[in-house]
Amino acid sequence: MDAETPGQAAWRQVIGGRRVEAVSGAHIEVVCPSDGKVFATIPASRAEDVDLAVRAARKSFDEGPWRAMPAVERGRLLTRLGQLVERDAEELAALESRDTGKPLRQGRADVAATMRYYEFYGGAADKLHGDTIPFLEGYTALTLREPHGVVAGVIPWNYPLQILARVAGAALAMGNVLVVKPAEDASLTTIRIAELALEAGFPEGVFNVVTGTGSEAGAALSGHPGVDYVTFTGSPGTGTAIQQAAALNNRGVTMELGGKSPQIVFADADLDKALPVLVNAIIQNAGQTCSAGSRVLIERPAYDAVAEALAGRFAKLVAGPHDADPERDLGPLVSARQRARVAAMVDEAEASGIAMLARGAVDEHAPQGGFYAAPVLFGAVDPAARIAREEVFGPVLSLFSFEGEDEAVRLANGTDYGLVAGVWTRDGARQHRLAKRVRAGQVFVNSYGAGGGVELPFGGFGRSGHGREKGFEALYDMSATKTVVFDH
Ligand code: TAP
Repeated sequence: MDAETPGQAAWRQVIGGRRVEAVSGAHIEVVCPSDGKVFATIPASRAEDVDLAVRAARKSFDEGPWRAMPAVERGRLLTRLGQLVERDAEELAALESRDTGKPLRQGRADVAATMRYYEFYGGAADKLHGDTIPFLEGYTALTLREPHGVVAGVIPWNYPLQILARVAGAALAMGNVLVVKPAEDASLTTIRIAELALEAGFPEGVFNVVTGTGSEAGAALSGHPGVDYVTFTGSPGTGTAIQQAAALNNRGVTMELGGKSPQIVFADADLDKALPVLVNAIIQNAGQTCSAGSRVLIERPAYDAVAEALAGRFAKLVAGPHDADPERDLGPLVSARQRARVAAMVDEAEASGIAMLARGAVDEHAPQGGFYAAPVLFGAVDPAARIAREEVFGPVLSLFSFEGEDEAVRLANGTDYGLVAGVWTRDGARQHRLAKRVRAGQVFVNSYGAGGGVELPFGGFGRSGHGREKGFEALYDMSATKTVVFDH
C-alpha cells in the first residue's frame, strides 16, 4: 500500500507478481463500518484487468516453475505463508477489524484460523495420492490427481481472511493457480495476503488478486473462458449468476451459499452449556456468518424457560465500534446496504405481528456514521414467515417450539437451506438419530461451531450450495482424477 493523502491509503491489486492499479486508473473508496468514513481506496477493476490477471495466471500455470514443482515444495510455500501471517498477525487482525467492523478479538480469531488453514494445507499438499486399479490381464491402470489449472475465487466480505485461506490453501496445495476477486466492501487483507505470498516465494502469477465490483470484475472473472474452475462463497442469487456464467464455458464450480441453520434444544438439554452458545452463534460477526445459528427450535416443555433466559441475555447485548475499549458484544454491520437489508427484514417481521421478545442496544458513544444494528430476538415465529425461511445476515434470532423428534426434524429441514445444525440433548440414542435425520453439511451435538474447524469438511445441501471446502475433502474439489492405463 502507498500513502496518498493523510489518513488515507491507496492500495493496489496484485497481478502477475506486480502491484498494479486498474488499467482505467479508477478507484473504489474503502469505508470503515464503525464510523462510515473513507480510509483507503482500491482499484476499480473491470473486464480488461480481469483479462490481464487470467492471462498472467495461465502463463504461470503453463510456462512457469509452479507446474513442475514437487508437491512437498508447494506445501512448504503454503507453510511459509502461514508463518508470515503469524508474523504479521496483529497488523492483519487490525486491518480486518477496521475494514469489516468486526471487533478486534474476532479479527484475531480469524487470523488464528487463517494461519491454521495455510499450515493444514501446507502439510496436506503431498498427501493426496492416486490409486492403482486391478484391470485386465496385461495392463496396469492407475490414477493421478491433476490440478484444474486457473481457479477463480469470488470471496465475500464477512470473513475475507478465512474464506480466502480455505480457498487458496486447498487450490494451491493441489497445484492450481489463483485469481481472486474479493468483495469491494472488504478487499484489503486479501491484497495483503497476496503480497505475503510473493514474500513467501510463490512464483509470480500463481496468486493474483483483482479488486472491483461484483457486477464488473466478479462477473468478468466467473465468465472468463481462460478460467478452469470457479469457487464462490456468498448469496444464492449471485451464486446462480456465477454458475450460469461458468456453465457457458462448461466449467466446474464449488458453491457455498449460506444457510438458515437450526439449533434444536430438547427439554433434557444442559441449558447452562447451551444458552451462551445459542447467543454467540447469532451475534458472532454481528450475525453475518453463513453458518449463523439463526433459528432455535425448543421442545415445548422447555420453551418458556429458554425464551425467557435468551430474552434476558439479548436485552443486555450492546453493539459498538470495532475498536471499542472495553470491547462490545458485537460490531457494526459491514455496510449501509447491509444494515438497510437487515432493518427491512426486522421491520417486516414486526409489522406482521411476530413478537419481539428483546432488543439489545447500540453503544451510546458509537460514532454517528457507523452501520450499527441492535440484536433482536423474535419469539413463537411462524415457520412460514420470511424471517423464518430467509437468511437475515444480521444479529436476529428466531425462536420456534416443537413437540417430539418428528416435528423437530420437520422444522429443522423446513427451509431450502442445509448448511449447519446444532442438536442439544443428553439422550445419546436421540443424538445419533437426529444427526442422521437433519439435512445439513455439518451437525454439532451439544456444541455449535459456527465457522470453526479448519479440518472439518464444510458445505451444504439444497440452497446452501454444493461441493465441500475445508479439511482434506476440499482437495478433491480442487483437483480432478486422471486415469492412465499401460499395456505391457
Ligand atoms: P454477494 O452478492 O453474494 O457477494 C459476494 C461476492 O460476490 C462479492 O465479492 C461480490 O462482489 C461478488 N459478486 C456480486 N455480484 C456478482 C456477479 N454478478 N458476478 C460475480 N461476482 C459477483 O453478497 P452481498 O450482496 O454482498 O450480500 C447479500 C446477502 O448475501 C447477504 O445479506 C447474505 O445473506 C448473503 N451473503 C452470504 C455470504 C455467505 S458466507 N454465505 C457472504 C456474504 C453475503 P462485490 O461485493 O464487490 O459487489
